[in-house]
Amino acid sequence: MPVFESLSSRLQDTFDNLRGKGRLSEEDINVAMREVRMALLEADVNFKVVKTFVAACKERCMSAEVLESLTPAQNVVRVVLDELTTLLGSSESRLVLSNRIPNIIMLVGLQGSGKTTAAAKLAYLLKTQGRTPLLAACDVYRPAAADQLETLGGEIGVKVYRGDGKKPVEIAKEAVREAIDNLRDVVIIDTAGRLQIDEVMMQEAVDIKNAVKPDQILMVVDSMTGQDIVNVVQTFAERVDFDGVIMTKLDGDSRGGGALSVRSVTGKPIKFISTGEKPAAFEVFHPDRMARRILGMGDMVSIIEKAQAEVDEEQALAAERMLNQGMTFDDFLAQMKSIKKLGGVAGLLSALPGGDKIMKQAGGQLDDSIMTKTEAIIMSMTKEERQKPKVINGSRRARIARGAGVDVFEVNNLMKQFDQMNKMMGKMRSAMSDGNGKKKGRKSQRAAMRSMMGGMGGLQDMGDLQQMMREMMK
Ligand SMILES: Nc1nc2c(ncn2[C@@H]2O[C@H](COP(=O)(O)OP(=O)(O)O)[C@@H](O)[C@H]2O)c(=O)[nH]1
Ligand SMILES: [Mg+2]
Repeated sequence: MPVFESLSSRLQDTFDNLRGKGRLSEEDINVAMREVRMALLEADVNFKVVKTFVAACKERCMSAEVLESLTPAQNVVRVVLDELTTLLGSSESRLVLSNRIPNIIMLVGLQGSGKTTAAAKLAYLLKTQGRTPLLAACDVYRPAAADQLETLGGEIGVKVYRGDGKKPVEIAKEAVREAIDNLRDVVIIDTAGRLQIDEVMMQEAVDIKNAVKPDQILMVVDSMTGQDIVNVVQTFAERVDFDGVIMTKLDGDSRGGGALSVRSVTGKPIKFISTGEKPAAFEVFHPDRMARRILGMGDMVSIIEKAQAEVDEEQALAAERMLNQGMTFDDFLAQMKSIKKLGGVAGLLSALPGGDKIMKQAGGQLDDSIMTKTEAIIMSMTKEERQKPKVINGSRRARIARGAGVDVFEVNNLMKQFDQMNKMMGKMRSAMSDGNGKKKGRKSQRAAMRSMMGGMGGLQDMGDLQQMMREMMK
């Protein structure tokens, strides 16, 4: 999914202009940097942050190394990518759990920022990593708050401790005791927020902190808030202090100002991002990948990781069989289901370099209705046809089209697409075996896959994949 859409497309336009130029003069750089500055200010990034950022980019871009290189525009993009990564935090900052059992993680933040949702998501993530979390419902002010947490806990199979009628500090302490008694190794404390900074709220957070001494305090920040959030975050940093940030609602049409300012203004790392309402829509934050996404360079690494996490043993076997014996329409159907799991065509496409742009050119029409149609076509094939697509001749195509309620040309398109995918499989197969036709080890297979799909800067390798995506959009 695209992030910080208008910022992202403005920056990409700026770089497209530069690329069209070949040699760059100092004036070209000046113009480009002015555009970068405007784009950031319009995204509501804090002006001091913008000033430092642009100055750093400019200084590096004006160097002979960039200006006199053979590919100056590319080097300018690289400089901006670098600086953007630094702005977002340079290296990823993982959540480090201590040896203490239970580990205590406390979430703080304004009301509506997404604390309760994030508490459940974090619990879910830790659970998938083999932990046994307990959620503590310490928001006692909104009557429905504990219910909300309990519902979320129910969905992900994580127990919620609620001490109805008790004070937040008591609930937090009792939850920790409960965790010790029941051998749960992490307690996640969901606290109350207010709409604005408020002394009573701050004091309560401090009291909970003093009572249970959390190993980590994470501040939940709504990315839809612009740079105003900087004041809120600073106040929290002074009064409660915290270790890192969970940035929420990146799936919305956030402009990016808050997200891009927070690290630089507070020095606190962003640890997680939340990208939707489902429990799994929660990721460890990687500054470099986010910077690539903002600059429209795609984020294949995340998609591959996600795919690896989603692929179960059975699918892995199916993939291997497909690689060796070619794909059937049943496989194709299964593939489409996995694509859906990975966020649909739009999600995948946006992970490709330039993907967001292609999507825009398609007029945002990239919903999964194509997949529904494709599914209908495959469903009206016979079992034999699905397994041995070669038997599908003209008259069979006409019958399939009637059955699916589509035109024959749509069936033809699908057949063509299917053919292309099979060809791609062939390429993958050769990329994954050494010269003697012997299969490479798992690690090098993965590396081959990565280089085939990513190649990152080197787009040639991705041509086929992009072509296929374009075909799918027709
Ligand atoms: N789209 C989207 N909605 C979210 C996200 N995180 C939270 N929400 C929604 O934002 C609203 C407030 O979230 P909640 O967790 O109750 O916030 P709290 O008041 O800080 O506990 C709820 O409607 C959530 O479903 C997110 O990452 N994406
Ligand atoms: Mg809440």
